[in-house]
Amino acid sequence: MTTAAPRDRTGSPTAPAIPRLVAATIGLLSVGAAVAVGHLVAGVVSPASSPFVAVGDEAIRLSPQPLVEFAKATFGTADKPVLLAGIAVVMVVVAAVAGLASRRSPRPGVVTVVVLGLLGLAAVAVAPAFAPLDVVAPAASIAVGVPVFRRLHTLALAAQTPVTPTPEGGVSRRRVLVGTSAVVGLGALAAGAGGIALGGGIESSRAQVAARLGALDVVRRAPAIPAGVDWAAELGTTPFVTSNRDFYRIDTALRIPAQEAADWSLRIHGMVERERTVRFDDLLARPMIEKTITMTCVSNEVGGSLISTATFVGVPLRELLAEVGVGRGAEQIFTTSNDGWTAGTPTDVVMEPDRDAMLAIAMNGEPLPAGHGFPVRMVVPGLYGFVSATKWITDMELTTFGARRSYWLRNGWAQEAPIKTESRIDLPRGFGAVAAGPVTVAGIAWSQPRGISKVEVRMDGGPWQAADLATEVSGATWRMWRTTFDLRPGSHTVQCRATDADGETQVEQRADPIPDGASGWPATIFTVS
Ligand SMILES: Nc1nc2c(c(=O)[nH]1)N[C@H]1C(S)=C(S)[C@@H](COP(=O)(O)O)O[C@H]1N2
Ligand SMILES: [Mo]
Repeated sequence: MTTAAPRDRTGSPTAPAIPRLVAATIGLLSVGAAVAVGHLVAGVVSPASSPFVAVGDEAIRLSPQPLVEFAKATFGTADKPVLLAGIAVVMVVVAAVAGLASRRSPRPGVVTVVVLGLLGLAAVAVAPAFAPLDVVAPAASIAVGVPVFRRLHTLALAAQTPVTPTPEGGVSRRRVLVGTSAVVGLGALAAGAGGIALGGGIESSRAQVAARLGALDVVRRAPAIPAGVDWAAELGTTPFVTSNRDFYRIDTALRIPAQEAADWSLRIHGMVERERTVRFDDLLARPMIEKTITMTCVSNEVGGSLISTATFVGVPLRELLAEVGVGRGAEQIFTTSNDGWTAGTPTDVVMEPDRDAMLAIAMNGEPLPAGHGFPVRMVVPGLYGFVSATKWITDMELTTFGARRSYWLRNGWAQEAPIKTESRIDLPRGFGAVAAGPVTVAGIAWSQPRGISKVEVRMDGGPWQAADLATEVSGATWRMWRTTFDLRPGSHTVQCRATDADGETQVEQRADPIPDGASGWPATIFTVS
């Protein structure tokens, strides 16, 4: 590089300034390169971690509902491309303005690139399918955008101040600037195209599966959710069905497996009479069942949020295994995911006629979301996820408990884990304040697959009083409850305990989640004023 070009980083008015058009262009090129590289890296690491796409998804989530409805009505299925185009226009304006603001000092442009990158990082981090490696793509955006802008800025300034007054000096520097800009522009286009090609796979695979959901042979539909199953609209408490976005997520995946349906297969082997490999199309051709299931995690603390409900559609596992022929002594179904996680499920539970254990392909009317196991996961009502709910499932071995030890078993958790009878207080909020007079206490209770027969509530250690139970859907789902207390100002503590359909009451004894689930009566402290 040529030396001695006078540069003034303080941006004093006497310093040379980059012409407006050039300044805007280098802003655009740098932001474009940052976005494109982020998209490319996301295509390799995990498509949902593209900062551009994540910002789009977050914008949809934060949009007021009427705007979302308007976009759907106006643009139909093109609403998302239209939104992304809108975001692109905003970014073009921001990038050009940042360039124009950097005609002397590069600082405004550098700050803009970093701020946009951090926005992308934030959008990626709050996305439902976030996995730790997802930070790589937005980090790559910043790591490329900043030096590209600095470099172009230096060249553009230099082009204004030829060392010698001869026109050739200026022209040749201008050539370097134009050449470098062209390389950046073409590189950005190539990176963006590469990112689209790599990252489109899983979303287009989900779209293809979505288009086929209507044609499934669902031989048993889940009963319609009756009225009166929750008080979400009235009290703002937990809705009976959890949206896919809000469904709790637990896994060890550093990177969400990008498994496309067309490439998916499941090998069923071990202690079976006829080993078999099923592909996604084989599953779709089979009779399916639909069931509303409350899933919960063994790691859920008393009062915790690792519990959610969705309506799943899938292939009954019992029938598939009956065809394969389960050998005598095959105590566990040892399943492995695409990313090497394993679970061991008791075979006799899966083979119970009314258990409805399934290989699920749809959740709340959509193909499984990437973070919840697309294209196929296992779901067994009444068992904690760690012993049954393998996402991105690819292998199923019928074996003994002695022969194979699953992921969490090796880490000190229990071999068999039926779900404990538990409850949670959602209202009043912990440490919240409510007005004196009648105070509503409400929450959820669960004991899949048995069902809840009673919830009792007591205030400040007083007598237990029976709560009203919402309409029951099935033993495989949670049940909402509510009751009222007349309260005077001051600090209060409310407790609850559930009783299941077998008459067993939730255990008072406090226990940590490890090894087989937390226990204890939940308590909420709040103030009445
Ligand atoms: N592949 C894979 N499947 C998995 C896990 C995992 O870490 N990897 N975690 C399990 C646990 S502990 C639970 S509670 C459920 C959670 O499912 P969700 O994330 O869809 O709510 O998935 C189960 N399936
Ligand atoms: Mo879990």
